[in-house]
Amino acid sequence: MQIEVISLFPEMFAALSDHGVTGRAKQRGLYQLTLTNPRQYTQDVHQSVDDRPYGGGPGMVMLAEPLSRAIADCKARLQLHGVTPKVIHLSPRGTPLTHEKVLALSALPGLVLLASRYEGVDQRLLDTQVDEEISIGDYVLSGGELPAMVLLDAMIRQLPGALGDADSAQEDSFVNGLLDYPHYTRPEEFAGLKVPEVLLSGHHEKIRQWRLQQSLWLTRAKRPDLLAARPLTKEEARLLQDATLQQRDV
Ligand code: 9D3
Repeated sequence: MQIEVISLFPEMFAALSDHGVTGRAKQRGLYQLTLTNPRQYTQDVHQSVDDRPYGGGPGMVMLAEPLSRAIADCKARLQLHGVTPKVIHLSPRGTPLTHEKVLALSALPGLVLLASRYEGVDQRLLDTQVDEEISIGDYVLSGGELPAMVLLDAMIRQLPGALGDADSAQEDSFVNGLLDYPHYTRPEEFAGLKVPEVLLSGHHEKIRQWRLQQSLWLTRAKRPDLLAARPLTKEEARLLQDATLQQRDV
């Protein structure tokens, strides 16, 4: 997958490309990341990328022209590989990001992401050059770089070969629509708390059922919206009923 990112702060993306799962995936050639600074596409002596808003008001607006030239170059590079990419703007006005959206985007051969700064981007650039806007949630950040990295991190871990089979993307929370169960490692007692007996039993079927029951219980307590969005299997309904009768704490 060929990823083109447009940002005034390209250095921020080292956090993604140089560390952990996303760093290894890049080394393995699972994706290529090209960063473009719109400042390189300015034509005035001050290398301006923003200006005051028509109509007045606070803050600055990103100029359409440098962004338009940056997008054109990103698209041209992808076209060389036979890819006609979507252009996605990370924006507080965008559609909230979901796991389904992450899966769909991770299956594409290429993508152009626009991370913006200031109060916004000239609307004519958005109207003519941007295909889609995505938000990562209802809170205000300082720019689109972290949202772009959140989106890319979520996408890259879905690329075949990005994860060891130990923590396959299939095992992840949200894939089965439930929250993750609790995890324990050594020592067997910490802060006066013991590891649940069943996990020491070696009884794989009982362990599977206990974990599923914990997932169901936690999901109902913390994210009842997730449970409502999905029918329970007979086994799940029984495990949740049993937990309720036992009034298990979480
Ligand atoms: C006063 C109006 N503000 C909109 C809520 C202006 C504004 C604030 C912050 C415009 C852009 C930004 C920077 N944020 C992003 O670029 C951004 C973002 C976010 O702030 N929250 C969640 N998802 C995203 S995606 C891009």
